[in-house]
Parts: sequence; structure tokens; C-alpha cells
Amino acid sequence: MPEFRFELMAVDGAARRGRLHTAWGVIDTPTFMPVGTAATVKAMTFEMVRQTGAQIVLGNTYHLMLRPGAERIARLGGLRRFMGWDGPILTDSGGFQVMSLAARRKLDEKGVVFSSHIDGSRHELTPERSIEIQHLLDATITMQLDECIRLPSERHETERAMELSLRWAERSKQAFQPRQGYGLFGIVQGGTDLELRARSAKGLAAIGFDGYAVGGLAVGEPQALMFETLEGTCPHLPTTHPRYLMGVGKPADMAGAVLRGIDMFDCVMPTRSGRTAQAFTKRGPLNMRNARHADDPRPLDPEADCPATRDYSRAYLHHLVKSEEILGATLLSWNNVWYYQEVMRGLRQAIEDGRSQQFVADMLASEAAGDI
Ligand code: PRF
Repeated sequence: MPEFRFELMAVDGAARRGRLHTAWGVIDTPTFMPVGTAATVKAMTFEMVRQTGAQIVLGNTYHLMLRPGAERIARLGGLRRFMGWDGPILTDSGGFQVMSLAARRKLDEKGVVFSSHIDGSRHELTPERSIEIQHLLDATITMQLDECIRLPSERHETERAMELSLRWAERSKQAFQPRQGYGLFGIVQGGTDLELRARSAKGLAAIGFDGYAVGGLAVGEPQALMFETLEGTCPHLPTTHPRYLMGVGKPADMAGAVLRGIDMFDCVMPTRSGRTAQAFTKRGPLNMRNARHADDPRPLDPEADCPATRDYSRAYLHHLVKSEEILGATLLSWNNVWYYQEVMRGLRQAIEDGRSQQFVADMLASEAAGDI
């Protein structure tokens, strides 16, 4: 069984090209992790997900503990076996989803008590229970339980949540059972306050994790503020470990974050927007519902090595969307996840070649140029 280990292969400015070795496979970074909230990357089979070049997918403690239940998934051989994905998985800890989805919730030092958004049943999530659930799911990468606050917030509220997350980080580390090839990530909080971010990052590094996530961003703040916060956070994180920006984002957000030292991303955007008729392309996003596609025989990109992108006409994709055919969601999600992986492939090569700034500038110009 391989060790859990981050190999830094090249650096270009603050951007990093690495390789994360895990029990269930290697992950080339910068990487994008498609979101498989309820044990499915929505509308896609794992053959499609694999075809895009994805090397790791994400699952959610919150959703899976409620349905079908963590103990059931454990009896069925863990989440990888249950859903039929043969690579590594990362599971989020549940706190963020409780705060955005649960019906009633009460948070204190111990953890968070909430009512399910599915049937109203009461549940408790503590740092220890979150880790236990992620063990039952057999997550390759386990996330600590944290508290993500809204932005903007008062400084004392931001500080309270950051300190609580740090104490929960310590408890998560205690509860985590180390196994060869498996890792536990801490999560930096602290809003957009750089002093709080620095304290959070240093506190986590002192506890010692296998990787470090930056949480509490992409919650509605302008992109420039997110980038500033990353510039004030990444330098306080160990260079020897992977850095994961949670819930980000658009291609331009990810590219900018890579230039500031981030290695890993996840976002529902490619799959969610695939279900609402949006196609990401190197010429920017297209709304396939638009009538201008109705007679267009061209594929989204004839040079792409993804079937969804290369083998179906825009006219056909438009027709599927207009007729609310389920295949429309599948093909657009497939195209979008492939495009996200294409951005990551481009970034990795550019970092190796020492031209990451130029690559990002060209990518932004191409996306802004629009469709021809
Ligand atoms: N914490 C956790 N999961 C998250 C976030 C966070 O702050 C975010 C914020 N963008 C997305 N997902 N645990």
C-alpha cells in the first residue's frame, strides 16, 4: 500500500505542480475533484467521469449519513465499492452542508445538532462523529469538522468561528485513525481577516495535517477579495503539503488560485450548470437553450478528446435541452467536467514549462473573446 505523500515536482512563482500519492491512486495537481454529493456525480457514470481525466471525486458526509446511512455503506464495502469508483475519494465533513441545508440547527462547543432536510429527523455531528462517518465511508481523504461563517461578518464572530474550528481540528486529529495511504486535512478559517487567517494556518500546521484546506471563501465575496485572502493565507501553510480551496469555482477563479499557491479544487458548477443548459468551452460558457444553436451543426469543440464535446452537434444539444431530455444533462455535465480537467491539464503543463502567468492570461482572453 503506497504511503500518503505529496511530491512537489515544479514551482513557477507561487504556482505548484505536484503529485499526491494515496492508497487508491495518484492525483496530479493542480487537480479538480468532481462533486459526487450523494454517491453520484450527478447525471454521469463513473466511466464518463474517469474519461474526463478526473483522478479523485468528492463525497459528502452530511448527505450520506442521512441517506443511505454511513453504517450501511460500510457494510456494503465503503463508498468506493458502493458507487463503483475505483480511485481515491475525499469526503467533506458535513458542517458546511448542515449550515446551508439542514432545517434547524444548533451549534455549540460540542458540535452541531440539526434536523434533516429530507425527513426532519434529528442528528448530531461532532468532530469525532464526522471522522467516524468518514472512516465508515472509507474516505481516502478525510476533512475535519469546521464552522464556515457568512461574509461579511463581525471580526469577533469570525474569530470565534476560527478558534472553534481550530479546537475541532485538534479533536478531529485525535479521532482520526491513521492508515497507510489515507490522509486527514485541516481547514483554515478566518473570513477575509488576514491576521485571523495567519493564526488559523499556523495553528493547523502546529497540530500537523496531511493537507490543508482553505475554507470560508467563495461565499459571495468578490473575486479580488478571495485572491487577496489567498495571498495572505498560503504563505503560512507548509510548502510540503497539498492545499485545497473548498467549493471553488469558475475556471478563472481556479486559475487565479493556482497562481497563488492552491493545488486542489471542488465545485458543483460544471455538473450543476450542465443540468441548467450551460456548456463550458474554451471560448467561454454557452447557454444551449439559446435559439441561435438550433441550426448549428458544429460540435462544442471538434478537437476535443471528449465524446460529449466532439461528437454531438450544438443543434442536437439545443434540442435535448429544449425537450428536457435527460441526455442533455448528461452530455453537458460530461462536457463541463472534461473542460474543467482540460483547464487543469493546461495549468499543470504551464507550471512545468514556467509559463503559468501567460497560460492564465491566454485562457482568460480566450474565454472572454466569446464564441465565433
Ligand atoms: N468548509 C467545509 N466545506 C466547504 C467549505 C468550508 O468552508 C466551503 C466554502 N467555500 C465549501 N465547502 N467543510
